[in-house]
Amino acid sequence: MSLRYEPGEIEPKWRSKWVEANLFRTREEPGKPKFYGIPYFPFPSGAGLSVGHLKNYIPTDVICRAKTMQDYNVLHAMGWDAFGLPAEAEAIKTKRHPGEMVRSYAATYKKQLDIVGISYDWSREINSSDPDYYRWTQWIFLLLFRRGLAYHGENAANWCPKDHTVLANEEVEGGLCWRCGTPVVKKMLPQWFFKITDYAQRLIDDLEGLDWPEGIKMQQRNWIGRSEGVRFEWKVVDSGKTFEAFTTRIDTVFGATFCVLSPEHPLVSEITDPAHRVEVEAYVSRAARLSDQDRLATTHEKTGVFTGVYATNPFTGEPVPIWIADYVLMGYGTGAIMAVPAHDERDFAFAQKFGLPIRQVIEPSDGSRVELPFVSEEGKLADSGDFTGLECDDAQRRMGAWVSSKGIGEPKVNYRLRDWLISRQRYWGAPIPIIHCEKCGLVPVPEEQLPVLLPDVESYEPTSTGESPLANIPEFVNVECPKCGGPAKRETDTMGGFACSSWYFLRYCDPHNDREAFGHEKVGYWMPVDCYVGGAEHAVMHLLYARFWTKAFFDEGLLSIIEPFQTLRNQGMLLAPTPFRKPRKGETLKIGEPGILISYEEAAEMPAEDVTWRWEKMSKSKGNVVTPEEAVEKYGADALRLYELFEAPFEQTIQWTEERVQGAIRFLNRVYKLVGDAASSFDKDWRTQIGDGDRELRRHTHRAIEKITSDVDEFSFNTAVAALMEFTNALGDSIKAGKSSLAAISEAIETLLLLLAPMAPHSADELWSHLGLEGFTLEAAWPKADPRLLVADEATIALQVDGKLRATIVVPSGMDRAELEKIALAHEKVVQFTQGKTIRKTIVVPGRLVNVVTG
Ligand code: ANZ
Ligand code: ZN
Repeated sequence: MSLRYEPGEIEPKWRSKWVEANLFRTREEPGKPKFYGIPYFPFPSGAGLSVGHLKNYIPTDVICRAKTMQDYNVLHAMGWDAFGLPAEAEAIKTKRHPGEMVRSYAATYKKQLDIVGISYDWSREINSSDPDYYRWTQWIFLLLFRRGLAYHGENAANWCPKDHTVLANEEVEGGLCWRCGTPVVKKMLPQWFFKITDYAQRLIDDLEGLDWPEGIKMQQRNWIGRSEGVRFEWKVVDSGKTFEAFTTRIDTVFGATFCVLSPEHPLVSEITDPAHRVEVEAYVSRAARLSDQDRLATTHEKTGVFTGVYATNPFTGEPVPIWIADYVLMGYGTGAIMAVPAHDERDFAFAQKFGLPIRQVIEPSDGSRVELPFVSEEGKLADSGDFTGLECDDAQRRMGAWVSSKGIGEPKVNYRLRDWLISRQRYWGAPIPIIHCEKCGLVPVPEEQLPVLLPDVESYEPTSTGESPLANIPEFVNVECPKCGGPAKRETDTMGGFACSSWYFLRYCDPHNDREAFGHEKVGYWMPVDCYVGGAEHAVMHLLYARFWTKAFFDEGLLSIIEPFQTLRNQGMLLAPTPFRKPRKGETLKIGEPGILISYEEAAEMPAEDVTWRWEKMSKSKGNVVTPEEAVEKYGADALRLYELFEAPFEQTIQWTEERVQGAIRFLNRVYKLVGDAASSFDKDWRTQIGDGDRELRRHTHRAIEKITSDVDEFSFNTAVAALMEFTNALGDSIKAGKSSLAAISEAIETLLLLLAPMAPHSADELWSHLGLEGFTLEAAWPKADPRLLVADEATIALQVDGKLRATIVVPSGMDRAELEKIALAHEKVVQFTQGKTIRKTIVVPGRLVNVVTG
């Protein structure tokens, strides 16, 4: 009987058998190694999943299924990053309650992931907006508070005037809100921060041992931005006031011809000369409207104002003018710099624009003349008093020491990393469990009162006052102080969504624990995540925060590991063809758009020459989405899985192409036909029948095992599928040629199904049962490659002593003379028969014999 891949029939059948058998439950059997593999924690959006999203879910599933078969205890779970701005914005737009909305979206995701056959243990599903979960997010907040890692401070926050909310630095992209694209402004607000800066150095150091893409590690290092320099004091002339400047180039201090304070520097209002006050104040309020990113951009036109006062250079005793300029940021270093236009690009541009002096104090070591600004540190000092002639690095050390000895400063390591702004003046987040008491200050909500439940509200739209909508609910706000019993007020800010996603991977290990966030033993067993899979866009936010929390938990003694994600892999995007037409009269194009986006239906009705097709990332906004439902209906889940695995290396972008999915279907049909045709002669007991013959087919079988096992481990799924295809062809050829035994063919067929199982699990189980084999492939043992069967073609070599055959050996064919001679002389029979004799010569005939001649 000829079998065919009929996904509509077999796939739903197997999926319900899997559910019935609770096949994907997490096993925690003692004595076995563990494997923890998960994709990033997704926010379930209303658009649902596309086949593009499956580019990480399918490969993660393949590796987890393979590890299960390799007899690991496997943890593979899924949950929903439900709290936060995206959910709230969508809820406001669609006029739904965010909680109910997220639950219905999550249900859709779950259905979509199920029909593709992803093997999640749904009993560990997490929803970060469940009180059972955020109770522990709040508990962690209090833990950090107790450790001095959560603090309340006034801050010039990034404020999005459209979303009415404060944004983290990471949520500001090119000066615009990451959600809505509105230019971000500055607003002073009391805010909660997590003190990630305390961990800056450890976050750099511990990257070392991680198996992560080098580019992501680099982005983290740059984001943390370690620099070594000196902090030292400048006296403001005739005022008794001082400020500290941070510089990485103390060696250029003799070339400092002015100083610059950030417009937000507290000294600005204190020292500004009355004659300059109006101008300075106007400048300060203009600067507040720009984002840090804009202010730092090298292309940003230099602007600034003179304060009318001077500061004394401690090295030269010379007074230099103090300016205010927006290219100096308050949030970095000390918010004040010494400006050295001869050796710094921005200072140079500024000096040129405002006619300030430029004084060269560094020159190339060979004394040659250079154009200014000369920013290199390869050089020596000129016109620098006692330090003249020193090499830059030497001068940096000595000048740092000089500053220390005078008691006016010290060498200082600075990090660009800022503390993590966690509070949001928004409804949809975990309430911050703090009570403000006039008498006692900031009082933690007692642990037994957690969770602080998010109350139901009429309107959860943000207020324009900058306060959370929770501030309008007196029953929520007014409480008794847990310390003194007096009247007090609850904190009304909620935590940003990044708090929830910084520890969910710990909760998966112990999802139903109602006494602790996670049990010590459970996380001790499962952590770290062995394989973490998601896009490269999370290089700094989520991946840095989760690392920070893990370290804080380690310090608290809750974890015995210091890094959460041992291996990280970033999948490539999936693009789909997208039609655009030329703009008509009165229509304008958005920047970067090749035309006006149209639907496939419109495109079909237009003359071909009026339509431009482009490959765009598959997304709802581009109208080019293929849903998992559509693809499974049309091609089948196994074909879809194989297609996504095979199309290109995992990290690469792929282009959705129907013809290529058809290729996956053709391959599956080859497997079905082959197995169907061989089923009647399949021998379940092939192990007892297998002999020394059949080396050729068995070599194909065992090479396929070896190659696919290591390819899956290395995330090389495309070559794994290719190897499976080659193996299928070789098996077909071997059956046709009729040279292999039934035992070897049976071994090959069984192996083929086991190797196919992680990638096309429905088909593997269908064919497995067709052969009369028991159970599910997921519960069968992964095949092991026999190293003796892996070697290339072999030759049998006769070993002679004085022309008499003493032994035969099997070696890889093509072994050279020297190697053959060495093996022959060491062979026990040869040693035995040459004992006590002198070996005169050795005759080697490669591929045939070695004759040892004695005399
Ligand atoms: C004098 C100098 C001379 C500098 C020179 C550079 C070159 P990184 O490596 O990024 O740490 N700087 C310090 N604080 C600043 C702030 N708040 N806003 C803008 N710029 C600031 O860079 C440190 C250098 O950036 C410091 O060294 C300072 O300029 C500037 F030939 O001081 B330098
Ligand atoms: Zn109190």
